Amino acid sequence: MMYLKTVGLTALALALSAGLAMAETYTKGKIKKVDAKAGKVTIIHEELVDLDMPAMTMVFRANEEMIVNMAEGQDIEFVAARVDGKLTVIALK
Ligand SMILES: [Cu+2]
Repeated sequence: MMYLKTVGLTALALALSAGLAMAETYTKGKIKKVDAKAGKVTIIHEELVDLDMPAMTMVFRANEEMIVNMAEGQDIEFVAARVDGKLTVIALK
């Protein structure tokens, strides 16, 4: 959390592109819809503490690497962050 706040978005993007795992808060969710072509996924998510967001259903961006591991109706634990100002799934387990 502190680490996330002290590094800039550029550093975060670099860490992501390097495929480094960062210590972040995983949130539970259920995948409602996957649009692989558009790189978007609709998730019914619990509260996103890091983003100060209550539980809701919403669309996130997700890269190909994430999307291939997603299926509609699947229960997931994920990490979301703002990447270029857009809410994006950056980790999945
Ligand atoms: Cu939300």
